[in-house]
Amino acid sequence: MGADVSNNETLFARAQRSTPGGVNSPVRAFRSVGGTPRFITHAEGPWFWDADGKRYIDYIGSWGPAIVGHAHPEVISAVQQAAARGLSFGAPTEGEILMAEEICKLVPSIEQVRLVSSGTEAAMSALRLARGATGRDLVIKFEGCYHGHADSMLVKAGSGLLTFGNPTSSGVPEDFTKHTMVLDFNNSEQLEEVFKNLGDKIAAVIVEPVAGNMNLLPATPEFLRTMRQLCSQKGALLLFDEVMSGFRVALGGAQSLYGIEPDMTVLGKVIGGGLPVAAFGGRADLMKHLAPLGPVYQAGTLSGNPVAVAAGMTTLKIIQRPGFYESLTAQTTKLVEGLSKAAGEAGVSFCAHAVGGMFGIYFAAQVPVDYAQMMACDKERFNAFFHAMLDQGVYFAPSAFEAGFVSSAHDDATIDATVSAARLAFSKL
Ligand code: KE4
Repeated sequence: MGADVSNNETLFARAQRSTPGGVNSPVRAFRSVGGTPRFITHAEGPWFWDADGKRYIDYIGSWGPAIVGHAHPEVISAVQQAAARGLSFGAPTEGEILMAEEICKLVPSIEQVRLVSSGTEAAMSALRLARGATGRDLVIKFEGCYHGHADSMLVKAGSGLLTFGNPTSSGVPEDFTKHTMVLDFNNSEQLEEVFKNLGDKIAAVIVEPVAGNMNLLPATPEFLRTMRQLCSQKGALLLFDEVMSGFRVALGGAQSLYGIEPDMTVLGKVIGGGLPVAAFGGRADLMKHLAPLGPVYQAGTLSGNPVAVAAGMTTLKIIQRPGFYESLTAQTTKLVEGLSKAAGEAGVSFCAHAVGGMFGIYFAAQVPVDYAQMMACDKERFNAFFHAMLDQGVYFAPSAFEAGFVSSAHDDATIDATVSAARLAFSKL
C-alpha cells in the first residue's frame, strides 16, 4: 500500500469485491457526498476512530441508537453479562417482559408491544396489522418519510391525488405499491381531500411525526391534529413511525411533544442501544389480531433477543435519569446555535434546527417547512461543508438529506470543538 493510500481506501476497495458497493447499507457508501467511506475500528463516548487511526466527533451515533454515547460502560457490562448466559434461545425470556413493560410505561399510547429486529420489520408488521385489523387495503404515507425498505413502502407519489404509488425501487412490482398513496408532508388540505374521497377505504396513515429521513423536518401540530381527526372520523388507523424520534426528541417521543395519541407506534434504534431491537405496539384491541392470538401473521427468529434486549433496557434506564433530556436538548441547541452563528459570521446562507437530541443543518436562508423547500437546499454546499468538517475530525451524516444526532457524551468541549471546526469550514465555502 502506497504511503498516500489510506487504510480506508484499501478496505473500501477490498469491501467492494465481496459486498455490493462495499457496504451493508447504501447511505454508508458516501455516494451522496463523494469520497471514501471511513471504516470505523472502535468508538467511545462522542467519538469513533477510522482505519487510519483518525478520531472523529460522531454526529451519526449509528443513526440514533448511541444516545448515551458509544461503548457506555453500563451498556457494555449488561451485554457481556447477557452474552455469557447464552446468545439466543428461540424461547421467551423474562427480559422481553421487562422491555415490553418499560415501553408501555414510557409510551402510554402503547398498551401492548411486539419486539422485532429492525425498524423495517416493525413498520412492515404494523402496516400488515393495520390492514388485518381494519379489513382495508389503502395505506397513506408522505413524500420524504422513510419507513424501511418493505416493498409497499418503496413508493413515490402517483401522478394525481387519486392515483396510487409507483415503485421507487426496481424489483418491486407495481401490484405491490398500488395500495400505497403518497401525499405531501405538512399539507393538511390535500389529506382532507383524499379522506373525503377515499376515507372509508384507508387502513392506515403512517407518518414520521418528526421526520428525519429528508433531513430534520417536524410535522406542524395542525397537520398531525388533522390527521388524527380524519383517521378517527373514518375508522382509519394512525401509525406514528418513531423509529428515529422515539426516545430521541423526548422521553415519550414526538407523540408526547405534540400531545397526540396514535393508534400504533413503530420504534427502533434507541430501544436497542446499538443492538438489533425494534418494536411496534399500540391499542390492545388491535394487537390481539396478531398471531398466535389472531389471523395476522408475524414472526422472527431473533425477536426479543436477550443480548440485544440487555443493551436496550440498560439504555432505556440511563435515559430516564433526572435531567437527561434537559441536558441533551441543551447540548443539541448549543450545537445548532453555534453553527448558525459561525455561518452568519462567514456570510454563508445557512440555518439549523434542533428537536431534543436530533438536529438538521440546511444550506438555505430559512428552515424548510416542506419537502419542496428541503429539496431546494444547496446540496453542493452541504457536500463541501461535510468534507471540510470530516477533514477536521467531525463526522456529520454523509447526506444533505439526513438528520444528525447528539449523545449525552457530547459535552461542552466537544460542541465547542465542532463549532470551532465549522468556523474554518464555513470560511472555505
Ligand atoms: P431499519 O430497518 O434501518 O432498522 O429502520 C428503518 C427505518 C424506519 N423508520 C424510520 C423513521 C427510520 O429512520 C428508519 C431507518 N433510518 C435510516 C436513517 N436514514 C437508517 C440508516 C440506514 O438506512 O442505513
